[in-house]
Amino acid sequence: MKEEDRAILEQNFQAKIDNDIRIEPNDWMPDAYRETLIRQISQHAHSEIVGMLPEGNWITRAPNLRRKAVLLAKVQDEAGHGLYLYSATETLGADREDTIDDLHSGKAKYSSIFNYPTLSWADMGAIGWLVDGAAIMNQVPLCRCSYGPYARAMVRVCKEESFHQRQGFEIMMTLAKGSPEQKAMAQDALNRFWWPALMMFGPNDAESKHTAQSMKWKIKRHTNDELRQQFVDVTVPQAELIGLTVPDPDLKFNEQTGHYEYGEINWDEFWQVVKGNGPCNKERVDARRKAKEDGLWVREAATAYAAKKKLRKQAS
Ligand code: FAQ
Repeated sequence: MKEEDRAILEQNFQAKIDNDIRIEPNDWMPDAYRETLIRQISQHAHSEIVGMLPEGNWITRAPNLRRKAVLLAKVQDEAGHGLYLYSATETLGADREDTIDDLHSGKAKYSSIFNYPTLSWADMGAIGWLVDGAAIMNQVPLCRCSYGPYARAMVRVCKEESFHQRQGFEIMMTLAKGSPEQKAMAQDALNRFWWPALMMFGPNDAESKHTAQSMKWKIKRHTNDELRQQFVDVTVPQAELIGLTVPDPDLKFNEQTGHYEYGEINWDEFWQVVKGNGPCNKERVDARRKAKEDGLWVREAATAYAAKKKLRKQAS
């Protein structure tokens, strides 16, 4: 393609974005836009799928039938989110199996938060409240993402995440007003999940290598720090309401700005977890790899059945 033709295509593309016209799969798009979307959406899909593991760990130990039914539904919702998102990467030309193999080989990233263990039932509350709470904060703006299939997938995902957040908060609220042991369990879960939840928003703006371009393309609508601040502002009063303490001695409300100021995030811990050295990275990836190996016979049987059916149809 000639340089000037390419420049016109790029101008038209950016004009669409500037005018809030969605980009659809068959539209022309710069390679880097396509690659950024495949990177972000596939990491998002992997996060939903790996994210089933920490909660799946507690399905057999839910304290009663209602809690078990709710947790089962939530974990199944996360599987659904992963599937929409893998489909969205396919609309960009990515091969689903290759994408999944990248997760299994350790090449692809997924959210750092899922590399922390779930040690008590209260962690189901903390994950719903904080992890789904952070996910919603990040994903509601993605409903306005410039790429149509991703934006539309986010609408349904966010509705389901809202239910997840509410059920998590309800678990925490119940434990916080229960026995002293139950309240201590809720506080311990908040202590362990608070900082990793803040890390979910990604590196701070000065360190974030993709934000500037992704904002220009309207893939991201807010920076990592803006969303992190919104999350802190919304969540701290919720903790206060149920009588729990956010584990940050530097946390204070700034009357002038109307925002909470919070302490320094341990970025060294964050990058260690992202690089694969978190408490559960190996366990999580091994579990996903094993699931694929264990399901091989089902895929082989389905392929053989489909081939047989096709032959029968051709013969008739
Ligand atoms: N963990 O330049 P940036 C959920 C990587 S869904 C691991 O700022 P970007 C639902 C980043 O990929 C949770 N890696 O990157 C649920 C990049 O590496 P790369 C997931 C991280 O893309 C709830 C590098 O650092 N949500 O929880 C993390 O502009 C309960 C530089 O970073 C999404 O994926 C991290 N926390 O901004 C499920 C939402 N942060 O690719 C089960 C969509 C950054 O160059 C139970 N994604 N990195 O090798 C996004 O909004 C963005 O991709 C960000 C990162 C904000 C995550």
